Amino acid sequence: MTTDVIAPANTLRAGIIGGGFMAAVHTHAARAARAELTGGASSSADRARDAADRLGLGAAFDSVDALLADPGIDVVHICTPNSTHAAIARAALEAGKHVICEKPLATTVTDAAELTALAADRGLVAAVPFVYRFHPMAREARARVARGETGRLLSVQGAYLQDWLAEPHDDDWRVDAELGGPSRAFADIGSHLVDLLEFVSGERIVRLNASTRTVYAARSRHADIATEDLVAVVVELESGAIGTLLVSQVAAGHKNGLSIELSGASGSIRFEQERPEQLWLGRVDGSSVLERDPARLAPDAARLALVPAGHPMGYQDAFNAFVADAYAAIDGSAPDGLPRFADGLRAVRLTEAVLASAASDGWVEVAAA
Ligand code: SOE
Repeated sequence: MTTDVIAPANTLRAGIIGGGFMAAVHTHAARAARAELTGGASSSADRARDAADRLGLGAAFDSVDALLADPGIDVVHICTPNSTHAAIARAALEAGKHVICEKPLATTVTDAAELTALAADRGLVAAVPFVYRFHPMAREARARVARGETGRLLSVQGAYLQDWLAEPHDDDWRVDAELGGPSRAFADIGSHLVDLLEFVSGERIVRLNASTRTVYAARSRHADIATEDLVAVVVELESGAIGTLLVSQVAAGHKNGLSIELSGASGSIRFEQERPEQLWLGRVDGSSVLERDPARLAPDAARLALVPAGHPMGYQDAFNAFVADAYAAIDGSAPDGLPRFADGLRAVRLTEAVLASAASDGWVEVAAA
């Protein structure tokens, strides 16, 4: 059994911006990576106090600016509504902080590219939580594809299906383009799907053809909703492989159904986020299910396997491993597979391509970077 998930040698001092579900997930992960949780900020001083109490943060700052001005904070976690990410991330980098910014990194390619360049220019670690990369079995799939086990890639299929917005009364700030940005389902969860697909396949999507639907234009607190509930995409990858992706937040019965399947000339491989301890290995002469067993995994996968076979790992473990690697990068090591702002930019670029394709009803080429 391997237990050496990289953790920083030095105690980092973290600031948490935002106070919702994702702020709680980030806080658990920061605590697991032995950070000092220096304080939090939110959209108001009252909300910051509430979040600091709930999450057990050291202090509540009256504003984001006050948190960023504190020289005692090394790394800032941005867990606020999408449309605020770019401005907060820019200010944090300008204040000399390392940044972990929720996806989508920004709501435009221009902003995401500027942030990526700014982080590089300042020499700061800037990461985006594409955390599904941190499931040991997702890494195992990547290692198997890279060593040629599935052969020449022929086709891919992927889905990210949720149902928490399946009914017309379901509502959330994400449906509002002012807060969430012009894309909703794709920016929120399609971004994870394309990141994982490109990460595991080692190939980029070079062009795509997408169709979007807004099923409910009115919900309990919003009218005239323009953001999409679901997206279907046909993709072509660098090698010429083709595939389909389905992204929906109105798929009854699916809670967090992220799946990817790659079919090559010598075999298929399938990973499902809701069964993260397994990989399906498809073969013409007999398929099988591989269960996570650290002793049998590729080194990159075994590194993330915290507990022996039969002891299930899950979402928070993947998140913890992501934060541990981001902190290790701040400490000077360079963990393989850390999703950085360049990867956040990539997902924003694909999101823009999806919207452009849906608007023009045709194929759109996707730039490489
Ligand atoms: C809601 O759709 C959400 O919390 C996303 O914002 C996360 O990125 C995803 O991991 C789970 O679902």
